[in-house]
Formats: sequence, C-alpha cells, structure tokens
Amino acid sequence: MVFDLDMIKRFYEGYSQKVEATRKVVNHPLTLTEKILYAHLWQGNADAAFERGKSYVDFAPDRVAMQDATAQMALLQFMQSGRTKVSVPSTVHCDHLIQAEVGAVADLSRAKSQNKEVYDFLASVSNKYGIGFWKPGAGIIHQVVLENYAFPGGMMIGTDSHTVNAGGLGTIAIGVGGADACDVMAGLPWELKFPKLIGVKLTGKLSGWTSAKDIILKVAGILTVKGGTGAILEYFGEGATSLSCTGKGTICNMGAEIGATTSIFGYDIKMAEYLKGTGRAEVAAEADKVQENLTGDNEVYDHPEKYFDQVIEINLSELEPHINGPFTPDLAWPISKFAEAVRTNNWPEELEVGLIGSCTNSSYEDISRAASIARQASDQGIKTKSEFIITPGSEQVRYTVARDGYLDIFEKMGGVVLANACGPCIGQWARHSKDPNRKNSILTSYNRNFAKRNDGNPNTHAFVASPEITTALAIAGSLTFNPVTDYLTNDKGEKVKLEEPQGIEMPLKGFAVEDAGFQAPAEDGSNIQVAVSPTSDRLQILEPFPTWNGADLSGLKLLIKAKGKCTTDHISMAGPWLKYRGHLDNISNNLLIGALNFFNEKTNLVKNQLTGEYGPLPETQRAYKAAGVGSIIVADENYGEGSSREHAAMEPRHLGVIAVLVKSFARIHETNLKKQGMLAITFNNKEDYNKILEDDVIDIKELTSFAVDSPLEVVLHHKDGTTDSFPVNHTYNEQQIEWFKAGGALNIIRKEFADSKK
Ligand code: MIC
Ligand code: SF4
Repeated sequence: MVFDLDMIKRFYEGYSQKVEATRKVVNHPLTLTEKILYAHLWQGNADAAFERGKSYVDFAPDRVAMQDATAQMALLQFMQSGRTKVSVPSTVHCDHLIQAEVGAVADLSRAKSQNKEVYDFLASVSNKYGIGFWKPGAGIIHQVVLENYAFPGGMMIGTDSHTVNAGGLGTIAIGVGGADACDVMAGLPWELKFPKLIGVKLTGKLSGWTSAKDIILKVAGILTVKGGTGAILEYFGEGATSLSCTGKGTICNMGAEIGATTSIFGYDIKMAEYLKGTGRAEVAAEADKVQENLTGDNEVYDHPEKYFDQVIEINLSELEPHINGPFTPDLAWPISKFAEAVRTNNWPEELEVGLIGSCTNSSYEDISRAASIARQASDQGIKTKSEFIITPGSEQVRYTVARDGYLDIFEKMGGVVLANACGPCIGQWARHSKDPNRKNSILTSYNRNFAKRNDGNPNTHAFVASPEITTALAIAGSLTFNPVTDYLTNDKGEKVKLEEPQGIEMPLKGFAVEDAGFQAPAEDGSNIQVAVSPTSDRLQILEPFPTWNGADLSGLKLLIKAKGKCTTDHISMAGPWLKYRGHLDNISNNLLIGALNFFNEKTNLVKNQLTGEYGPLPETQRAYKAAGVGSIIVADENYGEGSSREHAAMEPRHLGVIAVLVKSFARIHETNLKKQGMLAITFNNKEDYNKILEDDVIDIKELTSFAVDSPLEVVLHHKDGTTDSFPVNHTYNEQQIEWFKAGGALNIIRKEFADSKK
C-alpha cells in the first residue's frame, strides 16, 4: 500500500465533529467546500466565520504532491529549511522531463539517461526526507494521485496547477508554487484567501458524443480564463452524480484553465466504486460512515443562489460536444458551429496531428471511448488521415488498456503510444514537422493550448476537445468534420458514418499492473547524502535573495511593458527549458522571452535603457543587474495565467527585477511573487497602463509605510522631462509584507531555524 491509511482514518474520525463545530460559527447551511475547508483549519476548529474573497486563512493540508519539473526548486528550498523529515505525507512524480519522439520504450530509456542527474537528485532527496518517489514511467502526477492518494474530504496542495484534478475524488486539491509546498512540508501552516464559491448545477444526463470534457469546455467558455480567479467551483445535481469519478477528475483538472482555486464534487457511488476499483475499499468504507458530510447540505443544493456567490446551470441532455481554441482554452465552440468558425477565421482546415491522453483525459473510460471510434475506422476500411498520438496517464492505466486490447486498436490505425508522461502537453515533443513556418492545426485532449506550448511553433493552431472527438477528427484528417452529422468515405468508396462512442468506466477484469514504479523512502534518512555538483548545469544550490533596503524604490528601468496574454509559458517557457528547472541561473536565460513588447510588437526584443540599444530580454536584464539598477515589469490582465512554476517569479527576482505592475494577476503567480520577496502591484485605474512609455524611469513610493490595504504610488519620469503619478494597489497581508521585507519567505524560515539552534 502506498497511501497513508492511518492518516485517512484519523481524519475521518474527527471529521463530523469538525463539521458540527463549523455549523456553530457559520450560520447557514453548508456547502461541501465550506465543510472541507473548515475541517482543515490550522490547529483546531473555527471560532470565526471567514469572509469569502477577503479573509486570509491558515490551513493544514493533509498531503503534498510535486512533479519533477517543479519538485527540484521546491526541494532545493526545503533543503534550506533545516528540517530532517517532511511533516505531512508527500510524493514526487517523474513525468515532465520525458521527451516524446518515437514511442514509449525508446523515449523513456533516453530520458533516464539524459535526466539521470536530476532523477538521482530527486530520488535521494525523497529518500532522505521521507518522501514517496514515483519513478519516470510511473505516470503523470495527477492520474497517479487520483489512483492512489486523493480521498473524499481531504485537502492537498501540489506544485502543479492541475493538482485540482483530485477534486474528482472529492479532495480540495490546490496548485501552489514550490515555496508553499516547502512551508507545508516543513510543518508550517498554508495560507489562502478564503475563496468565493461558484455553484455549478448539472441537470440531465450525458449521451452520444458528449462527454465530461465538454462540460468543462462549456464552463471555460462561460467563465473565461479569468472567471474562476479566487473561487472554488462546486459541482452538484443529478448530472454530477451520474458522471464517472475520472470524468469528474477531467472537469476539475481543467478548472485550472479558468483560474479557479480548485473545483470539487461531493462523495457519491461513482467515487466509492473508483476507490474500490483502485484497491482502496477501506477508504470507501471510512468515507461511507460520514457520507452526509462529504457533500453539501440539501438546502444548499435546493437553493444554490442563496449560498453560492454565483450559480451556473448546465443541462447535460442538451450539451453538444465542444472544441476550444486556438491559442486560448476559453474560446469555446459547439461542434455544430465549429466548421464554420474554422472557415471564417481561416484556421488551417487540415488536421495534422490528433493527440489524446495527458493528465486531463487518460482514464480507462477515455481510452475505451476513443478506442471504440478507432476500431470502427479499421473495421470499416477507413484510413486515418492525421498522425495520432496517445499518452497514457499512468502505468496502471497503460498496463490495463494494453491487456484489454485497446492499445492494439490504436496501433492498428497508425497511432503511436508514448511514455506515461506529459510529453507533447508540455512541449516535450520532437515533432516531425515538414515546414514549421506553415500555419498548421493540431487537436488534443489536453487542457492548455497557448501559442507555442506543444511544439514551440507559433504557427501551430492548437485546439482542445474530448479524446473521442479528437480521435474522430484525426481519422477524418479535418477540423471541419463533425462526426455527429458527417460521413466519411471508406477504401471501397462507400459513405460511412461513425457510430457514437461506447466506453467502460472501469475495467471489467479490474486494474492490473506489474510494476507501478513506486519507491518508498528510507525509515531513517539521516545518513543519506544529497550531492549537488557545483559545476552542474542542471542543479544549483540556492543562494538567499537580498533583503529589502528599507527605502522607497527609485530610478527603476522599465524592463518590458508586455502586451496582451502573458502566461507563465510566456514568462518562463517550458519545452527545451524544462531541463534547467533545478538551476536558477541557467533557466533565467528564458525570462519573458515569449512576452510581446508593447512598443514594437516583438517578442524578446526590448530597449536597453543604459545603451539605448535593442536586445534580448534576459541579456538586457542581466545588464541592469550588472550595473546595479533595479527594474520593473509592466503587464496586462491575468498576468502569470497557467502554470504553478515559481521559476516565473524566481527568475526576475534572481536577475534583479524588483516589482511587477499589472492590470490583474493569476492567483498562484501572485503568491509566488510575494513568496520570493517581489513587489506585486496592480493599477488602481487600468487606464494608467497607457501612461507608461518606453523610456520611463520609475519610482515606487510609500513603501516605507508599506501596510495592509494601503495603496502605494508610482511616479513615471518621462524622457521629455514631464512626470505622471498614480496610485497602485496590492493585496499583501501583514505576514506577506514581512516576506517582502525579509527578501522572501524562505529567509524567514531559515532565520527561525537558525534562531532555534542558538
Ligand atoms: C503545465 O501544465 O503547464 C505544467 C507544466 O504542468 C505546470 C507545471 C510546471 O510548469 O512545471 C503547471 O500546470 O503548473
Ligand atoms: Fe503534464 Fe500536461 Fe498535465 Fe501539466 S497539463 S501535468 S504538462 S500532462
């Protein structure tokens, strides 16, 4: 058994009592989210009701999960905390660093040798500090967590934005930066602004070509990439209980794309079945005992508008399959309108590659539904037109679907099965492209489709859909094919129609696996040495960031005024850069290279204010650092959307940027900036963004009296001698102001530990 049953049992024993205590302080019927959040308050029960969207609250999560690309930085920080063991059950999952090129076996073996230093580091740090280690090939973090660790009513944090996937099994699971994970592993509380609550009522029932993925594609269209910011989505209603547990996981997973803190479903029969099917009947038995508190109160679901801040209702019986994109996951198209959109917008009609799987959609059910479409193609003599790629989510799923013949079906249609890893989803894809300068289209069952994400090519138009729709369109080789209404032509020239997909939620013969790829940590790790070579280009021991000098900031150079979408992929690109995730100085060479410069509409070309010349962004910033001048980043809405990678905050910090001034932030990124001792501020009046000119020298005032809820002031000194000034806001609480002053949260932990040794 890899999971901690004792911890789960203890949790359930005290759970109902905690919910009852919550009822006394929160004077209304409870949503599920409130029950779980209050049951996880740091040290003891609530004696105050918290204000949604306002109160900062300390929580005690039950567990931590980290994936290899972010775990390196999280663990490098944890190593500085002075602790000898992690305080809560934690795991590391090797999934992001495996590059997809030819297929599972060869790719995995190449990855093991290319990433040996990093895997050895992660394995030995895990072993030393009591962390469970999932080896390369074991699977993608979120699928492995769903299969092994998530439990109804639990709370976990993970260093990956799609940690939220575990909401499919009733866990409040939240994506964070490594510094937050480091705190929780060090036994400290974890802080979150008490979220707003969005209720999503699902009526009716899915049928035909529509699947769980289409629910979240539709929700993304309604709420947009910012609409879930600061909120938890709670799904309920007859339509919710009829969805498979892994289908619920898909919906929660992609809640990250609307900026939601997380999403959750209440405990039900589908979750119980999944727990039993994945070897956790004991967990289901314990959950059964408190089941009335593992869902929201009836009054809440009967009158959701009274208890949620916003309510969305979707009738699943009427929901069409959706395709979202390109370049953003919230551009939602019902399939009946998609072909027209493709033509009107001049998107490349030919579908070059269809990719299914990833952490979002690689369950047994997903694979079986997609295979039911693939089988029809080979049975009916239809030749698949697009390239077709499958990434299983875990070794357990892969082994089971291989045993049950599904992988053979895909291979028959020319599909390539990749390693159980992120692969093309995170740009780890050596795509065999004929001409990268040509506009082209791909369709994936993943979650993100930002420009350049999958193959680094800005000309690739990436769209997102369910695995079954992706499979059907790959067979047709065209984005304008609608399998619900359109016909294909087989090798005899006859017109054939694909039948609706058929799937099986859980394998009839049960899940099976030979080697799941788990390595338990040593009981006593005190003698284990973790070596980091000083000459390594992949790993680098962290140096403490400097503390604030106590003065207002003056004479800052404008590093960039970024225009439009600036996601973490724009700030710290993945793909080829993933290999430097453990080496802060090396990865800093990708700082903001994807961001669009407002003044020349180019990427990675900004004016060096010291020389007046234009150059690449990281080099320009290094020049400021060398000259000892501070600088500032200015950007648009939802800055830092997407990933949890704290590199997007640590790189500017390392290179000497002091402040980031934007119209609005994405949640995880804003916290990451604060944690690393940066100044994260927002325009009070968004129009003031327009006042910032390319040659401005910028001051930030009122910092000497930096206080909760009190605005700061920005002064722009323009080149022509005139000035402009305006107020800017921040959301720092007292603790976070201390992080800023100390030069980052880790400096405080380090100091406390050193003081405790005196
Ligand atoms: C992603 O999907 O963007 C990633 C890669 O999983 C990231 C984490 C990372 O950047 O390492 C995420 O979602 O947090
Ligand atoms: Fe990996 Fe993609 Fe899932 Fe991120 S979204 S964890 S890159 S499979």
